[in-house]
Amino acid sequence: MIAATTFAGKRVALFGLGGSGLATVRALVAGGADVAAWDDNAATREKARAEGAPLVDLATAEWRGFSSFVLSPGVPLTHPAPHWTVERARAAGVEIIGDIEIFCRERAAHAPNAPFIAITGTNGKSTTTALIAHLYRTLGRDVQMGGNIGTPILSLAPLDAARVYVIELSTFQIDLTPSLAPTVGVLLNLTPDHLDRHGTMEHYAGIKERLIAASDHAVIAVDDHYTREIAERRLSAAKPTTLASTASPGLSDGYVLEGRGLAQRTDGRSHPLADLSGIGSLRGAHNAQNAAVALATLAQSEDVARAVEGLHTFPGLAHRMEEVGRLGRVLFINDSKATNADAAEKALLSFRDIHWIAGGLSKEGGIAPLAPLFGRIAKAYLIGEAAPAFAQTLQGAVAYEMCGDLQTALAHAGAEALRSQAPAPVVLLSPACASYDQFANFEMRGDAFRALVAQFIAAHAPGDRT
Ligand code: UMA
Repeated sequence: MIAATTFAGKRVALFGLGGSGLATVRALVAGGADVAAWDDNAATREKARAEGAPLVDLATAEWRGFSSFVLSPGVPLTHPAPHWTVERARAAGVEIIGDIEIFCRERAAHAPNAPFIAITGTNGKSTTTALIAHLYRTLGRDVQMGGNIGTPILSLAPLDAARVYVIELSTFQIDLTPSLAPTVGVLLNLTPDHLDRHGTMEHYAGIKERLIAASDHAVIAVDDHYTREIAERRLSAAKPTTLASTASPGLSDGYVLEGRGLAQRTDGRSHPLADLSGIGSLRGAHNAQNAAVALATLAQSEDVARAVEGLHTFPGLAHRMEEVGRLGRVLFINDSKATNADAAEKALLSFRDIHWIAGGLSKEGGIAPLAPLFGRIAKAYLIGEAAPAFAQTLQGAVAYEMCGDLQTALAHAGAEALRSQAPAPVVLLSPACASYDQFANFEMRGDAFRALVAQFIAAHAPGDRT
């Protein structure tokens, strides 16, 4: 745990007692703060009370006595409307911060030279965070990984100048971190996301840019309009910046994709670094962007030629184009995290001869945006509430079957993929839907798929046939 010593003796209000809120309460108490914690949800409050969180009803508290207010990232700061606690803090003139801000103050006070790598972007943040952490580890560095990827930052190991902190940051978290100043700030890409919480794309991009503006060194993938503009502003301010790209063949300096290989360009000259074609955990153009950015980040302090070796041992993340089995020529891929068409597009772009398991609780727009990729699909196996709507979109373009549930879909998709004459058929769960109609969350859906694939392979493996 990172104790919040910079808050010793202060009275601090905290709202939101989820994973990061509870970890922050522990860090503040350990650092000697007097904490008043609250949550709108009564059951969550009871759980927090059982864990020793000092509860105070912030609706009736005297706010002028607080020196800081720590807000959880999931609680609205600005849009669609500030949460009631935010209004109370503003009225009393109390600063509003998040757990990442506490980390930054502790780092500034105790280990200002501890490498702090902060990763943001719309897509690929978690994979890139995990990849950067993995590459540092393969070089023997002491690495702590957390933030939006799941482990609350204040529950990581105490600050130490030799310890590398690799932290995924959401826009919500950046918005609550006024003294953010990472050693390397990484921006992957920007497309509309969470606009209900950010109002406009400009506001959303503006918050992401804050991370880049505050970084000692910035690594920016310049494959979209917004990130290109941010990079141009950073370069015209002559601040240390490294560019990466998978779609700008003309980039003369930076980390680029050439065919399926990553190269470093210097003054237009290309130095090949890594062939990604045999790396199962880094399939697809989006993963090439993640890998290019990761190498550009490592290059700021490490020997890139050695770091490249670590790409081959990267296990990837669960539920994100995760290879969960192989039977003869047939590959089984769990992409349960793909809860919308945009995410499923990345998986469909990465394979051909796809036996596609899709459906669940549909998001706005359904799968119509995926029509240009329908030629890659051998057949679709539809599940959940979205099945009739998806069938309508596929009608006349892709063969499909109404399967109802995941078990039936896997059994049919697996059997037909095994009979396929294609050189490398793929059974792909990339639902383009939320899971809540049939599962508690996308992780449970992915775990169920992994278990079904294991059973299917055990039942159909050549040696086991009766
Ligand atoms: N709450 C209220 N009133 C409200 C809203 C929320 O009382 O109006 C309370 C809830 O009852 C709950 C708490 O606030 O107890 C929720 O806090 P939270 O949503 O901030 O959740 P944490 O468990 O603290 O998780 C947070 C991040 N969650 C969000 O940003 C929504 C986690 O990112 C992160 O992994 C974790 O901290 C550790 O750092 C998750 C996420 O969904 C993965 N992130 C979004 C994304 O990736 O798209 C941004």
